[in-house]
Amino acid sequence: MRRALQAITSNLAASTGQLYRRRLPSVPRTDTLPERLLIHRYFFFSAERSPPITISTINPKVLSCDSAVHGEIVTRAKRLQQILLTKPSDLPFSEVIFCNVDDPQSLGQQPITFFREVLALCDHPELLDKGEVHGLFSLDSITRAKSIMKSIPGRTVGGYSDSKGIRSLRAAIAEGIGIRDGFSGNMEDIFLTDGASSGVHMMMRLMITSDRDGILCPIPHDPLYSASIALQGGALVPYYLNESTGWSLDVNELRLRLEAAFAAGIHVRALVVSNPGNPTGQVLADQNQREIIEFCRDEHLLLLADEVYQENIYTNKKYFTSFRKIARSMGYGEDDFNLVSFHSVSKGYYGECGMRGGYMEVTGLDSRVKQQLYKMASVNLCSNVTGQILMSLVMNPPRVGDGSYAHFTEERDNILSSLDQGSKMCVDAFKKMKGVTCNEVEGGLYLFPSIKLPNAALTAARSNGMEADTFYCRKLLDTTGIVTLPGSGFGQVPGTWHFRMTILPSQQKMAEILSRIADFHMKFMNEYRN
Ligand code: DCS
Repeated sequence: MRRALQAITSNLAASTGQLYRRRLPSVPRTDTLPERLLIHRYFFFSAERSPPITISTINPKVLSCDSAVHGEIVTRAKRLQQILLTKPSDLPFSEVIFCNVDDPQSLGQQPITFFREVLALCDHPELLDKGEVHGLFSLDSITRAKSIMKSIPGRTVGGYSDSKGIRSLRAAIAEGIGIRDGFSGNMEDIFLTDGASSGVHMMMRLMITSDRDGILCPIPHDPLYSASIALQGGALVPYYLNESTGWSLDVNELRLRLEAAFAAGIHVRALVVSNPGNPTGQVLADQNQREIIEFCRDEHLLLLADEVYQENIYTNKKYFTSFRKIARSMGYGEDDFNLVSFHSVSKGYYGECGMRGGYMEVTGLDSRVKQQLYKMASVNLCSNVTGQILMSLVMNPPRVGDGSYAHFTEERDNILSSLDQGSKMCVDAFKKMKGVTCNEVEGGLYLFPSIKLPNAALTAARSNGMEADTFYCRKLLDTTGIVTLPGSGFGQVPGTWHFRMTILPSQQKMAEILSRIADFHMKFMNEYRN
C-alpha cells in the first residue's frame, strides 16, 4: 500500500498540472479493494486534482463535430429572448422569430386531428372502454387505435418493443410503402427509429471504420450528415449542387469527386442524396434519379436516400418519386440494389418533430450485414413506441370512405397550400432584394437565398472574426429578431454567401418577416456600399 502511494506521489510531482493526461499507476496486485479505493481517493483529493472529464480529455470527434442548427446565432437568439422577458426596451423588436429550423408545430402549425386522436387513445387505452369516447373521437380513430393496441404485445405503449419496431406497425408501413410506390414493401426491411436522425447515425456507425472511409455528401447539405460523419471519424467527400440550374445534381460532378477522393486514398462507401433537398428545396427528376442509381451500381456505393420531405412538394412540374420505386421500375429486385431510404414523422404536413418517429428501409444489403444492424438497434433496445405508431399512421392515413377522411384531407391540404404560398411569397420577396438571388422552392421546408455581399461587409465580418454570412445573419437577428442560419454551416461554393430560412411561418407572419428582412437588407447594403 505504502509503495503504491509513493509511486503516485512521485508521479504527481512530475506531472505539474498534467494529471488529467496521466493514468493512475497500476496498483500492486496484493492490495485489497479498500486499499485501492483509498489510493483513488488520495489521487482525486490531491491539490492538483482536475475534473474526471475536461474539454481536453473528451472524444476529439465530438469537438470536431459542428452543428450549424445550434450554433452561435441560435445561442444568441435565445439570449435575446431572455432579454425580451426582462428588459424589452433594450431591444429594437418585441419578438424573436425562429425561422432557422423546420419545426412546424413550434411555429404554430396545428397537429393533424386523426393522428393525435389515435395516439391519445393508444396512450390511454382505458378510454376505449368508455362510452363517452364515441362523442369525442371519430369512429375510425377508435377502430384504428383498437386494432393497433390489439397488435402490440402487452397492449401498452409503455413496454419495450422488438428492436426493429413493433411487427404489426412495420407491416403497416411496408403496406403504405407498397401503396405509395406500386411495388410491395417487406416489413423485414423496415427499422423503426427515433426520427430519421437515429437511422442516419446508425448507418454511419455501421460503415465508417476510419478517416479513410468517405461518404459523398451534397454541398449544401443538412448538417446532420456532416455531424454524423464527424462523430464517427469518417471523411465527408463533398459534391456540389449547381445553384445556377436550380440546385441540380450532376452525375459527372459525382464522378469527379469520387475520383478525387480515390486519388486521395479515401474509400467512398456511400452517397447521400436529399430529395427534396434541405436546405436547397429542389426535387429530383426521375431521369436524374435513374442516373444516380446507375452511378451507385457502377461504383459499388450504398445509396442513402433521405426522403423526409416526400410530402412537401410545391411545383406542378415535378413530383416526388422514391428512389426505391425508380430502382424497382428499372428492373432491380429487392436484393439487387443497395439502398437505405429514410423517412420521418417530423416533416410533411404532419410536422411532429417532438414525437421522434421515423424509419429506414434497408434493401439489397447482405443479410449478415442486416443482422448486424439489427444487433446495433438492439443496443438501443427500441425506438419510442408512440413515435412508431405515428410513423405507421403517416404511412397509412385515412383513406376514401373513412369517417375522418374529409376532415383529414382538409387539414392536410390547408397546411400544404399555406406552405406552398409561403414559399412563393419568400422567393418573390428575395428576388426583389438587391444582390439577392433565390431559386424556386420545389419542395422541402427551406429556401437558401444567395447574397452578394459588398466588400466593405466582408471586411467588417473579417474584423469581427466572423464568416461574412454569419455577420449578415447576426446583424439581421440583432436588428429584427429574425433567426436565420448562415450558409457557411451547410457548405457552399467558396466565395458565395447564403442564409437558410424556413417557409413555415403563417402567411400573415411571413409577410411581416419578409418586410422586416427587406428593410434590414436595404439598410445593410447601404451601410456597406463599396
Ligand atoms: N433529414 C433531413 C433532410 C432533415 O432536414 C432532418 C432534420 C432530418 C433528416 C432528421 O430529422 P428527424 O430526426 O426529426 O427525423 N432537419 C434538421 C434541420 O435541418 N434543422 O432542424 C432539424
